Amino acid sequence: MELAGKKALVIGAGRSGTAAARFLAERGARVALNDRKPLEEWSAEARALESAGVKLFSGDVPQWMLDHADLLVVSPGVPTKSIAVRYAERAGVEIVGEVELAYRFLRGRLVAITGTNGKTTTTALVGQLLADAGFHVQVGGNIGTPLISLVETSRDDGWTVAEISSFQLETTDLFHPHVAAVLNVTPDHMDRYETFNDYAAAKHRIFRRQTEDDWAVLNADDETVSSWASGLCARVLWFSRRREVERGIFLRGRTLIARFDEGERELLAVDELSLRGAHNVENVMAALCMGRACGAPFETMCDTVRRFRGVEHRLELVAEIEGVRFYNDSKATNVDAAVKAFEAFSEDGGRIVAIMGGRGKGAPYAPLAPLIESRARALVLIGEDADRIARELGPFAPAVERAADMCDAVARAFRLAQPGDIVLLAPACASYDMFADFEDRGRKFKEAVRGLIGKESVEAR
Ligand code: UMA
Repeated sequence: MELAGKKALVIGAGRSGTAAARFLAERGARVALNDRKPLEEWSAEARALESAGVKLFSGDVPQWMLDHADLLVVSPGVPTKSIAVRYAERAGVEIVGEVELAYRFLRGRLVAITGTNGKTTTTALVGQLLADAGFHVQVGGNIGTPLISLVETSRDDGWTVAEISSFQLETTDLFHPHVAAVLNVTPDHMDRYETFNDYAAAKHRIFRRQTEDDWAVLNADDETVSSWASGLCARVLWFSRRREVERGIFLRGRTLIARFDEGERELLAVDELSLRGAHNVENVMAALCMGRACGAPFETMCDTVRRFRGVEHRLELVAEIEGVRFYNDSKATNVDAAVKAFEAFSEDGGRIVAIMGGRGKGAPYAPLAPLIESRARALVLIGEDADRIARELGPFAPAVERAADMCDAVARAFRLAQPGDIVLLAPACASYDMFADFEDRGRKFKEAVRGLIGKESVEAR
């Protein structure tokens, strides 16, 4: 793809748009970067691009600009149905996402991981499995580091392990991972997609350029994902907690078993994993399938899996204060992820004080009701969707309180908890109504928890 002299317009001056604009400018394109937010709210990094010759502007994109553009780069948070993108489409402008742009320049081979939940943990684990097996590996994508910023350091003999969201997949075309995994698909982002099928179809795009030389890693326990197998060109590896698969990794009792062409072998016991929860058993099995597809040996992979302690903001143990354990699962940004967070404590004696709420995504909270009824000591609600959660889940909880901010929520949760209980931040919502993003929300939770240590509130309980 030739970029020199091309007129490129990048929409969204967040992490991926800023990185894409920098990349394009460095390769000689004439770049304009747009964001709906006023310039003074842009990051210092985005504003600094002006000195690299990038034209910065905020607000609506004028049509004349789209008429004259050769290339439109769309950030994942910008819906492809937005007026500017639709107009550009009609005007015949080439439209790519930052991930597609990165793909066209990345050297080496690519592992791509999508799914509604578990993507980040699995991506980080696959990166670690390959690194420990001696591969040259870089990790990026939706996990936080824009893929485009990995182009420079990519190597022909190396691997890029990428977490890819449905938003990012919408704007892919030539994107072709050698190993692609879909971990699960349950309703999410229903504020962006009209139907569940639209959302699932975006995820399915991860396979569209694969050939019989590639690998597709599929969850045999997920109805939607498993139904895709027969239509794929790539060789399929399965993972399952519920049944013994023909080729892949499954659970027999509490032992992970690998079954490949060379036969069957026991890998390790679930109890040897540092990660909590049944969903993490699935993530580990998926990661091992991918590691195997890349050629990593099971010996080193099993060691890595035993040591791997997970990723920040995903069921992260923050502290134990007076017998109350505080877990940060800020990444539980949808109902299904919150269900999984609750389920991760199913074998735990204590009850759960859950901090929930934020910007809802339109899906019903009902799947949480049985877990709240059987496990919750109380709900502490924050954010825009607090009323709706109180209506849908309140009747199932022994106590419901509203909190003004994260500090207040943590203090209330701690007061409600008893020794042996768990205070769990599992919002089931996006964070943007009160926080910069889920990471900011998770950090504020951790700060508030650490603030409890040695405070009067601890003594006063
Ligand atoms: N914006 C516009 N017009 C719009 C919409 C947004 O100008 O119509 C602007 C916003 O004002 C903002 C910027 O676009 O300034 C934000 O862009 P973005 O939402 O695409 O976010 P980035 O900062 O570029 O981060 C993106 C991913 N964000 C989203 O998909 C929403 C990050 O995933 C990812 O880590 C990063 O690229 C690097 O690849 C975050 C995420 O929440 C973690 N992902 C969703 C999820 O996991 O559920 C999909």
